[in-house]
Amino acid sequence: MKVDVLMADLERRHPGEKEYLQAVREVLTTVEETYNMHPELEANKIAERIVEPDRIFTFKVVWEDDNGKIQVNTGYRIQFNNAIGPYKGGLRFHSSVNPSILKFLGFEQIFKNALTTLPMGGAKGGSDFNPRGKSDREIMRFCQAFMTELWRYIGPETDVPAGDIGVGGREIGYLYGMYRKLAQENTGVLTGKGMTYGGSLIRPEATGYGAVYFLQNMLKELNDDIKGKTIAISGFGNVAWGAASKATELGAKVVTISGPDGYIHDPEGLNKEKIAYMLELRASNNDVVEPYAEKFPGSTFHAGRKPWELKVDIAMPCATQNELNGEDAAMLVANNVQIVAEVSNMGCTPEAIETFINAKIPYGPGKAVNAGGVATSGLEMSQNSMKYNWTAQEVDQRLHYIMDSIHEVCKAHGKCSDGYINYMKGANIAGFMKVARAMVEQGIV
Ligand code: 2IT
Repeated sequence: MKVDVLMADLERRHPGEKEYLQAVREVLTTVEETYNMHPELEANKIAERIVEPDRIFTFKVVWEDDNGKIQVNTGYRIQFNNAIGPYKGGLRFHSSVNPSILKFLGFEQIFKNALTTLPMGGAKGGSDFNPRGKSDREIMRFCQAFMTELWRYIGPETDVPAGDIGVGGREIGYLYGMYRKLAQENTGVLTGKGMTYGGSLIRPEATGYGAVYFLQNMLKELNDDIKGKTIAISGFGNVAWGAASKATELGAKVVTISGPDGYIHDPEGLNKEKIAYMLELRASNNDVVEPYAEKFPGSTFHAGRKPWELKVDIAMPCATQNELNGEDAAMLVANNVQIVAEVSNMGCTPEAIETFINAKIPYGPGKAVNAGGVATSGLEMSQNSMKYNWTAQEVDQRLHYIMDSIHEVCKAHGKCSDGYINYMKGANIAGFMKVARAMVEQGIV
């Protein structure tokens, strides 16, 4: 494989899709050396086959808003690769959604899912629908209209969607209700379901909890501990909430959250009440964090700024792609950040990652750090297949074990001669090689 030749070809076929091309370039560059040591991969054109989605469904979503106006959105499902298991990955409802964003997410999902140890292929979907300011009934009508199209392409053994940005428990409920009506079956066709109709305990917490379990492993490598660490978290959604809950419970001090409007600095650190308030902020559907500063004296709101300018021990981006750039990384390094655990998908730009790696600061990539979310979706599927529910403690234990084993393979494939662990390299090689091996063994299909 020659990365530049392959990238030029991909760019010709997918012009201007910058997030997608960014994700592919990172993976291919980091696996190139290992790939070229295995001639059967080149003979089977694995790289060329793995970077192209199996298929993409695009559909129109028509719905009526509360004022009786007709609204039109675009819906997508990208089935990327199912060599190791049914397509699996979330749905994102956000105004920025386009084919490039969903292709990058679907591509990343292949390797993330491979790392979880569970049999799941990679997919992603969503819509450019913007949930901000929408009423509950508008959300319901949109979800129903979306599922009226999507249901033909999914199934418990073929493709199992879940949530992502803009799609939480409420949306999954409305989507599931419509699927059940159309397909006339009660199956585990979506994950992140409510507890009354087949959901799994710990699924809402899983992405954030898993990220903190991974972080604990990273700290252990430095002979250190999470207790007393200051952590900057970005975002204020489900992932930030889970990470803040577990980190706080373990004695760390989470000093920031953020939204599209700016960030909150709370030097005292979050506590149970403040973490619960994050859910209220989210439920308000306004996409702002500023009200936090009014509610909790001692905290300050910094309009239009990002938390990476503060001096903290650990940075955990939990918002969205490319939210932490080269300049942000340089500030964190100058302030002696100890660890960066990326929880958002592709949260750091290539320049930021380079800055961390050059400074020998352990950087955990999203596809490893945030894999606890989809791993627990996999555990939800297991429970649905068995028609049985595990206790919260059982699910949490399995999640913990999975995060430990992801850390282990990242370390095995990412350890450098000087002892520094390049987690990005480790995660990409481990995830890629598993899927590549499955593809080779299954022939040219
Ligand atoms: O990015 C992700 O891994 C998710 N949004 C969760 C996917 C899933 O199927 O649970």
